[in-house]
Amino acid sequence: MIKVVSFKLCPFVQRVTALLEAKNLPYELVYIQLSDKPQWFLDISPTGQVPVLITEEGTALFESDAIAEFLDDAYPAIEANVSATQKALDRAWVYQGSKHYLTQCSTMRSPDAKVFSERLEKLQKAFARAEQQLAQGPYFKGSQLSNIDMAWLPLLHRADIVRRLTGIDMLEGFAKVQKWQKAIVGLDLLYGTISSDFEQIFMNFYLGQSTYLGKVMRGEHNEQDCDITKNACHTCCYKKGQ
Ligand SMILES: N[C@@H](CCC(=O)N[C@@H](CS)C(=O)NCC(=O)O)C(=O)O
Repeated sequence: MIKVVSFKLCPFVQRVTALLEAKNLPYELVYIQLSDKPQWFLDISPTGQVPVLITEEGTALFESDAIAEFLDDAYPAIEANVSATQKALDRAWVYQGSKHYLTQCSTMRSPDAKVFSERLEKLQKAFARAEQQLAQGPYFKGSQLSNIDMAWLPLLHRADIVRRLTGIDMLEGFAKVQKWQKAIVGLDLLYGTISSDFEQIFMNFYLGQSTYLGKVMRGEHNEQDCDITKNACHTCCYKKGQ
């Protein structure tokens, strides 16, 4: 059986598990701590990063893009009969999502409203591009789920958790992306892409004492303490519409 060496909060891992779920392939997850990487993992991972996918034949593959291509080459694609040209376009849109994973992580770890706002601006460039491209939905390319949806799933899922817990919507102003997000987080396969304690671990890491989002969630960010320009604050001033 396929094995995926994983870290619970990793969006690159979530993209791979999303692909496996969408393809209905059986696999086993092996979780490691990145702060204490086991030697067996270092022996098979040239970069020391997750995800690593161990094929049914026992080969360890690394880099999520390469793993995604392997899954399409070795197993039936999520979407049949995609032309070479369309595949290239799909890969380009996949990349527009995956290249923003780390931007989203750092946005969510921002220590204060000002840093959050600056980082969010970068992240929203990705959502603005998707907004331009999206049509009727419900998925990126229409009625058919594709690799693009699976690549954007980590971004859309995490934005959904943040909105639910803090009221801050990283997709604010992007109506089509918001609609797409609803379709993606409504997929049954979403639950297979994460561990059962994902939301708790997510909260501990991104909504803890030291982050702006954590302060917002606990109601510790308020107008008196807000020392940034009103149009950059995503909570007190912004909500008041000033
Ligand atoms: N380019 C890699 C990025 C993977 C990545 O950044 N993984 C992070 C966890 S989300 C990691 O393993 N970090 C540990 C490290 O860099 O030592 C991929 O697409 O697979």
